[in-house]
Amino acid sequence: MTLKLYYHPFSSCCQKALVALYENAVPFESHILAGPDSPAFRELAERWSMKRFPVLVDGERTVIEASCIIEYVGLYAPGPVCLIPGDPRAALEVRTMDRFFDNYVSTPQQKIVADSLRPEDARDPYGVLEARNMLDTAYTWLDKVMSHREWAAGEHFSLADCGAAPFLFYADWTHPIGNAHPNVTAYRRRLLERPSFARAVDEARPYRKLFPLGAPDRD
Ligand SMILES: N[C@@H](CCC(=O)N[C@@H](CS)C(=O)NCC(=O)O)C(=O)O
Repeated sequence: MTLKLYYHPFSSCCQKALVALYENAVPFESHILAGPDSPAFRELAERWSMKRFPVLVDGERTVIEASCIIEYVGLYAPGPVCLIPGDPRAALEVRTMDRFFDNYVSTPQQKIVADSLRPEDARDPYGVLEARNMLDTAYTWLDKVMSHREWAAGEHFSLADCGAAPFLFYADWTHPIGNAHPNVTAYRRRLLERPSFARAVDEARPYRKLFPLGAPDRD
């Protein structure tokens, strides 16, 4: 099968899917979304009217949502690294942590960035404050969880780490994790050392000027 991935290398949700593909060296055709007028973007819009990415295409099948893309690839192009455990109880923990990173790290991080792109008179300072508070609460909760775990759901790298990697990467740029959360900082460092994520970070380096809040001079 030829899998086609519509994505942008600098997007956190896309990096989540890329990490999973790189973990198992799954071959795929790259369709990089180089702006709304690019052919790849027009194809994406025909496939998925929300025009959000990443999107995976396998023949006639369109797969949306990074988590579902990772589940799909695990089913139809499995490799040696099992990102969702076969044991349903272990899988539940993986999916719980995956939801945590999507809802309580990525969502508030994106809210802060999106607000900075709005016209001055349409900004939402109260919403941004709520998002920053949510990130603080998420860091504190995660710091306790990671005090006795190597990876998000325990001993094994999983779906949850695929999202945690880019989401914590950009969350720290947006609202620093800081010294109060050493276990989160150490986990973020482990994620940066994971070859699959290191590759995604390297491929995104040329786009750092796109970060609306100004990219720091570090990973
Ligand atoms: N829940 C979706 C989120 C998709 C999403 O919002 N992707 C962002 C990039 S991280 C996007 O498409 N942004 C473009 C836009 O908002 O127009 C997923 O996990 O795939």
